[in-house]
Amino acid sequence: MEETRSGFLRVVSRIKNSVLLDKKEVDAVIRELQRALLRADVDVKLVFQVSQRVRERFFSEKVPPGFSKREVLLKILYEELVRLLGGEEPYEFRVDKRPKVVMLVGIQGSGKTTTAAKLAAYLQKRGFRVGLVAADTYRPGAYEQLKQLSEAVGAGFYGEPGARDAVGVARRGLDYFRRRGYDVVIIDTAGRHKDEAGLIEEMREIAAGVKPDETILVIDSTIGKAAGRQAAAFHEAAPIGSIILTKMDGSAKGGGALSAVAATGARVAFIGVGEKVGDLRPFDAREYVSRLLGMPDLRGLLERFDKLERIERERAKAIAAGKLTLLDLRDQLKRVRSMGPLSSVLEMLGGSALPPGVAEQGEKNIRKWLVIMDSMTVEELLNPSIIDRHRVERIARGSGTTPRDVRELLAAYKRTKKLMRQLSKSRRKLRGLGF
Ligand SMILES: Nc1nc2c(ncn2[C@@H]2O[C@H](COP(=O)(O)OP(=O)(O)O)[C@@H](O)[C@H]2O)c(=O)[nH]1
Ligand SMILES: [Mg+2]
Repeated sequence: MEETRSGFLRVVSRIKNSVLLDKKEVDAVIRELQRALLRADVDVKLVFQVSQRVRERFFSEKVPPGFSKREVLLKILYEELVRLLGGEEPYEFRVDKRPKVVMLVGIQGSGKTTTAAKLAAYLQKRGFRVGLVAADTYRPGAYEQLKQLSEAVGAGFYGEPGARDAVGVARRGLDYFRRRGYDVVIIDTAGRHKDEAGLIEEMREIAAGVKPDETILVIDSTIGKAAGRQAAAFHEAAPIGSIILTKMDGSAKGGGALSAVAATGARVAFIGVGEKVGDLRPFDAREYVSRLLGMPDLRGLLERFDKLERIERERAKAIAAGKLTLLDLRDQLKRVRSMGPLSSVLEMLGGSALPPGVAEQGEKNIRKWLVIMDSMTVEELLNPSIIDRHRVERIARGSGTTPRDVRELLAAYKRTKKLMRQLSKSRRKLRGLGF
C-alpha cells in the first residue's frame, strides 16, 4: 500500500466515522488531512492554506437537502485537492514556437526514454513533426533504445553512438532538427551518473546549452512521496515546467504527484498507463484525486452533487422567471413553522379573528405537507408537473399518508401558484399605472 494514498484514505475514513462533525470532530479531520499532506511532502505553508480553506468552507457552506454534512466535507476535500493539483482544466501542451524544445529529465528507470517516444507519437498524431535526441550518453544501450522507438513511432532521430559529451549531442541534435524545420524537438537525458551531484550538474549544462522551452520531469508514480525530493533536486537544475507521471497502470495510485507538484509548482501534463507508445493520457486532476480518496464511493457522491448543481441552476431559472416550485413552498412553510405555532403567527399578523380550530388544522396540514414533500425527489419538487399517478402512490407510501393527502398538497400548491401569478400580474398592472 502506498503511503501517500493511505494517508488520504485515513482522512476519508475519519470523515465517514464522524457523528456530528462539530468543531472538535472537524479539527480531528483537519489534523489527519494535515498529516497526510505533510507526509506527501507538501510545503507546510500550503498545508496550512489548504486545511484552512477546507475548514472555512465547511463551516460556511450550506448542507443541501438530501446530503449529509459528511458528504459536504468530502466534496470540499475533493475540490481543494483538485485545486492543489492545478484545477479541473486539463493542462494544455502548447506548441507555440518552432521548434519547441522539450527536455525530459528524471532518474534512471522513471520512464524518460519510453515517454519521449510516447510524447512524440501523441504530438505527431496531432500533426506536428517531432524529432528525438539521444542525450543519455551515460547508460549503454540508451542510444539504441531511443533509435528503435523513434523508428517505431516514425519520429525523427538524432544520436551519436559512443559519444560522451551529452551537452554537445543535445546542441547538435537541436541544430539538426532546427535546420530541417521540425515542430518539436524532445531531448532524452540520462538518469544516472557517478553521483547525484554529477547528474544534476549535467542537467544544468544541457539546459544552458539548448535553452528548453519546457522541461518535463518524468516521475515513476510508484515511488510515492520520494517524488518530492527528486522533483526539488531537478527543479533547481532546470526549472520544471510540467510533469509526466508514469506507470499509472499498475497498483500505484501515484500519491507522489502531490509531492512533485508541491515541490515544483508545475502541473502534471500527462500520465503513462503502459509500456506501449500509445499509452499516454492527458492528466485529469479530478480522476486522480478520486483515486487518491478511494473510488468508487466518491464518484457516486460527486455525481449527486453535479446533479444538485444542475437542479440549483434550473431552480434559479425558475425563480428568475417568477415560477413557484414546491421546493419554494416547502422553504416557506418551514420558515412559517419555525416562527412558532401558527395561531400566534397569525396573531402577530393581526389575524386573530380566525374561528377556533382553524389555526390548529392549518398547522396539522403544514406538518403533513412537509412530511409528504420529504418523500419527493428534488426533481419532483422542482417540477411538480411530472408527478403522475404512480408517483403520487409512491410518495404517499413513502410518507405514510394517502394518495388523497398528496393530491391535496398538489392542489394547494396549484392554488398558491395561481395566486402568485395573479399577484404579480396585478403588481405589473399597478406599476404600469404609475404606482
Ligand atoms: N507499466 C508501465 N511501464 C512503463 C511505463 N513507462 C515506462 N515503463 C517501463 O519502465 C522501464 C524504464 O523505462 P525507460 O523509458 O527506459 O526509463 P528511463 O531510464 O527513465 O529512460 C521500462 O521497462 C519501461 O517499459 C508506464 O507508463 N507503464
Ligand atoms: Mg532512458
